[in-house]
Amino acid sequence: MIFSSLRHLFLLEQVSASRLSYLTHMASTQFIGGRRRASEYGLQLKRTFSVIHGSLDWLTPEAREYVVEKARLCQPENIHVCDGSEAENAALVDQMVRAGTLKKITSDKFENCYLALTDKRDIARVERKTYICMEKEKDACPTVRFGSKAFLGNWMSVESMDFQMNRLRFPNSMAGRTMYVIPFSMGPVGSPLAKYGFELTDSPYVVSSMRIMTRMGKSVLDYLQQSGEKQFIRCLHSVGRSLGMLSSWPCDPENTLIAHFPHRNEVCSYGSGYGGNSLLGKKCFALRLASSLAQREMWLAEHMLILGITNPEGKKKYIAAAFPSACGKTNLAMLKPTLPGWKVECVGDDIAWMRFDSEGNLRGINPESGFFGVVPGTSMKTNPYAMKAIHKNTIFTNVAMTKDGDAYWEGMEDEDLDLDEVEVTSWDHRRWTRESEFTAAHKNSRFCSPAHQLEIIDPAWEDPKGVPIEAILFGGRRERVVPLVYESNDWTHGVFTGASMRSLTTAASLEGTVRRVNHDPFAMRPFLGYNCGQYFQHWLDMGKVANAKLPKIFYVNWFRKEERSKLPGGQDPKFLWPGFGENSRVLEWIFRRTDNEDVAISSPIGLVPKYGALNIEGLTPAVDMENLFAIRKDDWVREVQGIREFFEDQLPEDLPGPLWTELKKLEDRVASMP
Ligand code: GTP
Ligand code: SPV
Ligand code: MN
Repeated sequence: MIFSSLRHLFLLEQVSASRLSYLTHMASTQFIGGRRRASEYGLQLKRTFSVIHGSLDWLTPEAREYVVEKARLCQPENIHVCDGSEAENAALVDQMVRAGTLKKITSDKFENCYLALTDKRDIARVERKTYICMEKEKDACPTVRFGSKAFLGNWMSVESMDFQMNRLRFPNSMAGRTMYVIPFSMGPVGSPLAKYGFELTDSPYVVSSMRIMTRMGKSVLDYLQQSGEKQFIRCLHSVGRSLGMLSSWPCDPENTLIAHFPHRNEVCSYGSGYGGNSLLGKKCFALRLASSLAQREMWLAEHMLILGITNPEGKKKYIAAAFPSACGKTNLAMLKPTLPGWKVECVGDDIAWMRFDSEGNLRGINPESGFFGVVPGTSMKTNPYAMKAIHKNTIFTNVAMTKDGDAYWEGMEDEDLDLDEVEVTSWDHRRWTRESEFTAAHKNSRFCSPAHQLEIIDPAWEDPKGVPIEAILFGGRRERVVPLVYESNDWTHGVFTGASMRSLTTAASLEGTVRRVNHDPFAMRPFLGYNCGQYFQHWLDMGKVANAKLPKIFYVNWFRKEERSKLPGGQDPKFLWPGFGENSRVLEWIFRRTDNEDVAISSPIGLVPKYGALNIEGLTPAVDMENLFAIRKDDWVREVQGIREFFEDQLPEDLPGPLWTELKKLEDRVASMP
């Protein structure tokens, strides 16, 4: 019955054969997840949609066509075109508070701050369900050794993914909800480096978060209309058909799927409302799609912070740094130096787009306009500037709340908060005390705050031409083996150190719950938009750009620990290095090296500070420098073996020749260690 009437409806409308087939398919077959027939939803397919806010006239014809196409697919109740205004956001926040999606943080320490608590299954990025869809598998992922499991990205054919998305997931996925049309810009609107996108979503939380993380709304629409710019990235997002779950956080974890189509400038994300899965300007666009674009256009889209650092004489340099998720980018980007007279200012904390200008300077911009940062561990001691910034106009996700309407998280070190007095409810709605065996805030709980609120935001952070980068840092969480800092011998060796990065897993991805040291080249393993071997080649090629002033490349590790075997039984090893503000000491050495000061000495793995060259004056308690900088032969024999195994297993055909050569050179240097 419903089948024939639908058919009638759409034949009248003269839709294309393919669209008809998915619609009839939808009406006649079962949905995944729900296992219900369309008729059970009381489904009424709409051909027209009322626009309840804004206007489709604001859009260029291309954008309008995209919206209409996806509205027909997702069947929202109505459409809201976002203008980005204060009033619009206030109304959305109000609506989310009524729906229970947001709670206001009422304590007077926080101003205009809210807390979202998610479904327990929707708490981080899901790497296993994130795909790159290109014509050939080889375009997206390296060929692995026969029988091995691919580790450097997931590929699915464009046709298969279109089927998954357009037939199984998105049809009717927005029924009963509003489809928000979010026009956004990555980079300052009108900047030659900026790129534009539309995200269509059924999540008001995504709208409010995108308003913080990107330049969003009418200013973008006006620019697109005036400039005649036709290109935009198509980003479709739905939290999915949520059946019998938390009504305040609908999602469809079993069927979550995130797909990137680099050659169609398109992202489709179904089933998750969280972070990088749903704020599609961030990882999906500014890293995965952009890295692929960057390869074709000879620039770099990287998982990097950018900071400006000024020495006591007033000389300023910019540094970019790539660490894997939850390994210290935000903290380094906002560092408060303990070294007297030094100043750090923040350009960005997560993503850098960089290209060589005509003078050969590597120019970088932060395409975002907000910080989506890890909350636990953030305190006045570790990151005072962030701590101040996140007390206003911030959306928190998955931290704990006290009975008095205060936010709480592990490591906040708020002396005014007496935990024996106040009642704390954990992020997952349990009564929490200091004796609890679970954490109050989820380990991957986040703040989402506007960048301009940061008091040390760099004066040039929105400079359309970007800031000149003089040093690039790689790093990760390594409890053993890797010293506090070393410098690569040259660009090719630097690319090799990036390619051989390894780090302890963290809670930033769902797969991070198993604790182990993972390979994570350039901190980009989860964010690559094309074949990792070609990505390495692209980095090597960047080193050959005519007249390029190549930044020096360094490797840092704030996370080395005491050797367990040397501790009295049962004692937990502690970090050897105090980190945070004290990392300014390492930055000072790097700063001096970019001026080619004679403060480094060669070692088998690269250049390390000369004895006494790292400024540890006034550092209390004293640091065990010997162990912090130890480069031990047996450790490095194993380390190099691990790198070789990884390359041979994951990139046997795709690793560029010069990196095989670098590996061999490192093997030889390590072998000849006494
Ligand atoms: P993503 O936003 O996931 O990309 O993370 P990130 O790389 O920005 O990491 P972030 O700066 O948020 O730090 C993650 C965790 O590492 C936090 O709990 C920090 O407190 C901790 N951390 C950061 N820097 C240091 C450091 O220098 N030493 C130590 N011991 N911990 C640090
Ligand atoms: C990361 O995991 O690197 C993040 C958080 O910055 S998310 O946006 O969720 O990817
Ligand atoms: Mn990140």
